[in-house]
Amino acid sequence: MKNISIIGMPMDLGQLRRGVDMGPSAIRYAGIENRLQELNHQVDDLGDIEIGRSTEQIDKETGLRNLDLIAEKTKILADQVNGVVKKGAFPLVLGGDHSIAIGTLAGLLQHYHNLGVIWYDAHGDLNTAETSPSGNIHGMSLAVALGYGHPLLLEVGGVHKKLKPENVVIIGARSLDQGERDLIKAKGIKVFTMHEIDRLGMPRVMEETISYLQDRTDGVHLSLDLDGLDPSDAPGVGTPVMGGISYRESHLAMEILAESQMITSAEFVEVNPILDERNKTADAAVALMGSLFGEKLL
Ligand code: EXY
Ligand code: MN
Ligand code: MN
Ligand code: MN
Repeated sequence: MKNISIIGMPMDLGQLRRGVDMGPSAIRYAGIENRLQELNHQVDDLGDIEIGRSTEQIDKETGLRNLDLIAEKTKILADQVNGVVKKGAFPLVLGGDHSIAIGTLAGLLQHYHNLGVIWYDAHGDLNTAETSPSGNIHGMSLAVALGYGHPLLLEVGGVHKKLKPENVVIIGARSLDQGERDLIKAKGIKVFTMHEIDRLGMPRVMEETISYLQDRTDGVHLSLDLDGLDPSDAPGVGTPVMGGISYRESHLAMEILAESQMITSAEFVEVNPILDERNKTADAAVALMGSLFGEKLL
């Protein structure tokens, strides 16, 4: 039994497609609370962090979109995640676009000395203002956690240790910009691209991920971007990329993680109900959370 605290982060400021702010509602509507309660977990829904409305701002110097607001709102998320970990509960954050991870990880890094991160995503989210083709901060959140990025984003959550590159595993990558490839190589970040998933199969990818992170970390965060899945299984995302991880493979990946009992926090991001087909992507997210939290058929 776990004490799970759900935090909704309806923020769509890290990219250009509106609608991802409705992600937390869609995931709640798909029945997340019941699903977890039926697994005998204690669930406390803390509601949504207030984001409000604003017109887009582009930072003159760097081209970053909505920099000030993202820094302000992710700081609130970092404080909430911090509070949840402090009381010994499991933070489950519902996005929102992937820029929210700046806040989630800043909150977690205040507790864990050797936080591990599984970044389940079609993308690396390892850009900085210098390497980004878009200025969209959702493509930068993992870089920020590692200590690369705009000072305003690096400051979120106050002074804390940054994520260690050797504690990160990216799973599902199939769209990386040149600067992201350079950073992966320079820092030796472990990546299972779609090539490795096809070649090794998901069971081996997850076993290698678990044994890689097990000894070096004191907690492991799962940051699951629904665009890691193939768009046929998760159409409701703003930046779909063909040739992704199937729903079945993802389901199995979550079950293997549940067996490992290694995951200490999680976030599910980029669910965009406006782009979705009958809440299919939110349903997939909830099913994957079910598996992650121990659901079994028999
Ligand atoms: N690499 C591209 C960029 O930085 O603009 C696309 C990033 C998409 C990020 C999505 C959420 O994972
Ligand atoms: Mn992402
Ligand atoms: Mn992505
Ligand atoms: Mn299964």
